[in-house]
Amino acid sequence: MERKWWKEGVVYQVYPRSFNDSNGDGIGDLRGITQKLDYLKDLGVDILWLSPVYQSPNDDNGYDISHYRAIMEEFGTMEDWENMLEEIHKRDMRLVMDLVVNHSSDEHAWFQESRESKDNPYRDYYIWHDGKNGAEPNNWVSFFSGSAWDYDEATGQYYLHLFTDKQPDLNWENEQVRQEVYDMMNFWMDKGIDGFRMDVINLISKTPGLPDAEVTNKDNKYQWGGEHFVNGPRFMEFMNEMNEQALKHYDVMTVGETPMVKPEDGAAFTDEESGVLSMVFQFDHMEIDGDPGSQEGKWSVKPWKLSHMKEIMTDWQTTLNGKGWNSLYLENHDQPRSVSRFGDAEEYHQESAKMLATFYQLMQGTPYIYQGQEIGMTNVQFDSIEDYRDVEIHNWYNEQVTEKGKDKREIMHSIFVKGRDNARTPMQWSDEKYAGFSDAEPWIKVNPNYTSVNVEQQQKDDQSILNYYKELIQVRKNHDVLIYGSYQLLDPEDEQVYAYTRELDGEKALVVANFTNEAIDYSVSESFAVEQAERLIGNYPSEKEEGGTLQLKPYEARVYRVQS
Ligand code: ISL
Ligand code: CA
Repeated sequence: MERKWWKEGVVYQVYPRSFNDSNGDGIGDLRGITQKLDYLKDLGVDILWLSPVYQSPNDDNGYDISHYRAIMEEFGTMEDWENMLEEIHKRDMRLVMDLVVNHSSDEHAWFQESRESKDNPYRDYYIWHDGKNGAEPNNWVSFFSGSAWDYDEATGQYYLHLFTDKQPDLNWENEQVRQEVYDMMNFWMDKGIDGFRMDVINLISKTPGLPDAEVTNKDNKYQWGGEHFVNGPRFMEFMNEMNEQALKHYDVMTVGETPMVKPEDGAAFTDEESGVLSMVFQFDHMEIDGDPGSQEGKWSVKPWKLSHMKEIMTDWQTTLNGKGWNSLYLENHDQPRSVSRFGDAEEYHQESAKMLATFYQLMQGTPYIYQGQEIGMTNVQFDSIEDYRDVEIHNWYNEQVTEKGKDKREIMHSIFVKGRDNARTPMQWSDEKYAGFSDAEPWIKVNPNYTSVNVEQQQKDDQSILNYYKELIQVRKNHDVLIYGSYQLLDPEDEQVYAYTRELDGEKALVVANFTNEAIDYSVSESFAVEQAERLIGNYPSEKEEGGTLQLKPYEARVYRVQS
C-alpha cells in the first residue's frame, strides 16, 4: 500500500458557524478559527476540513452556495481566509475545503439567469422539465421531505432539487457546467488548499430521461429515487474528467461524501490504480439505528446491535484492504453525537467517549474528529421546535405534525435522537456565558451542559476525554501497524465486546472495546499472545492480569502490541 500524508494524518472537521465567534455577533467565523489553530495543533490533528464558508443565503447553512469564489460575509473576508490558510500551513497543518456541486443556491447568478427564460444561455445549467399530467415531472422525493421538483411560474416548468427548493441540482450533462466546476476547483487549489470534501458527489449523474422511481411505499406521494441518481451512469466518467482537468495537477486529498455506497463501490472509487477519490464517507454504520427502508427513513429510531456494527465495519475494512482507503468517523455536522448514540452520555460519559474513540480511530483508514467530539459533547433537547434551526428538522416537523397531524411528542423525540442540530450547538470552550463561544447570544442555543463539559476544564484534567484524544492520536502516529496494518475481526457474534487485530510485517496490535456498562471477563483469542504484549493505551489505569483473560471494566478499551 502506498504511503500518503492523508493516510497518516488525522482530520478535524470544523463547522464554522458553531466553532468560535471572534467579533461578538453570535456567529462563528474565520478569524475565530484562526484563533483556535494552536488548540488544534496541540490536539495533534494534521488536517482541517471546513464545512462551506462560501457566499450563501444559508437556507442549508452554506450547503447552498450563491458564489463559489467568495467568502460568506458573516464569516469574514477573502483576506481573513488567506490569513487563516497561511496560519494553518505555518503550523504544518493542511486545509480541506468543502465542495458542493451537486447543486447550487437558487440565489446563484447561474440560477437567476437560468430561470429567466427557456432560451437563456444558462437555462441548461440546471434540470428543467415540463410537468406530467399537471403534476411534477416524476415522483422523486426530496432528501428533505416533499417533492424533489418545484414549479417556476416565470417559464412554466419545474426544476429538480434533491435537497431543499433553494438548492437546485446542477446539470452535469452540460459540459459547460462541468468546466465551470473544474475551473473553480483550480482557483482554490491555486490558492494553496490541500483537498476537497465533496458533498453528495455520487449523486451528480442522473439516469437520462429521469424516470419515475419504483413505488416502494404506497402511502407516500413521493418515492425514494436513488436507483436513478446514486452512483449514476456517468459518475465515474465525470470523476475521471475532474481528475484530469483539476485534481491530478496538485498534491491534494479528496473525500467523497457518498450516501448509499456499498463496500464494493467504495473500493472501486478509491482504488489506488483506477479510482477517482482518496476516500469516501460511507453511511452503513450511520444507518444502524434507523430504518432507511421505511417511510420515516432516518427518523425511525431503532435499537442497534454490536454484531451488526461489526459486520458493517468489517465488510468495509476487508473489502478495501490492499485496494483503496477508508475514512473513519462516528460524527459530523449531520449526525447525532456519538457518545449519546453509541455510549452512555450520563453515568459513563468519560469512559464511553474514550472507548468509542479507541474503537474507531485505530481501524485502517483516516480518522475524522468532529468539533466537540474530543470533549464528549452530547445531544441536546430543546423544548420548543422554534429553538431548532435546521431546515431538515423543520421540514420533517411540518410534514409530520402540521400536515399529517402526528403526535408532537413522538416527532420531537425523533428530533432529539436524530436531528442534525445535535451536532450544531456551539463549541463548548469554557463555563463562561455562551460556553466561551461568543460574547453575544449565539445563532443557536448552547447545550446547557457546557458548565461541566468544556475545553478549559478538560485541559486541566489529566483524565479528561480531551487528553485521551491527544494520547490516542500520538499512539496511532507512532505505530505504522495502526495506520497501514490489515484488520481482522475477533468474535463476530459477541454482543458486548468489539475486538480486532491489526497486522503489518510481523507486528500485531489488538484493540478491545467493551460496549457495555458491565464488567466483563474477555478471553483473548490464542492468535494474539496478550501475555507477551506491550500495552499502548487504555481508558482505565492498567492492572496486572494473569493469562489471556482481560477483566474489562464498564466501557473499558485497551490496545496492545506484539512484535513476532
Ligand atoms: O443528513 C442527512 C440525513 O440527515 C443526510 O441524508 C444528508 O442529507 C446527506 O448525507 C447529504 O449531506 C450533505 O449534503 C446536504 C447537506 O444538507 C448536508 O449538510 C451535507 O453534509 C445537501 O448539501
Ligand atoms: Ca462572528
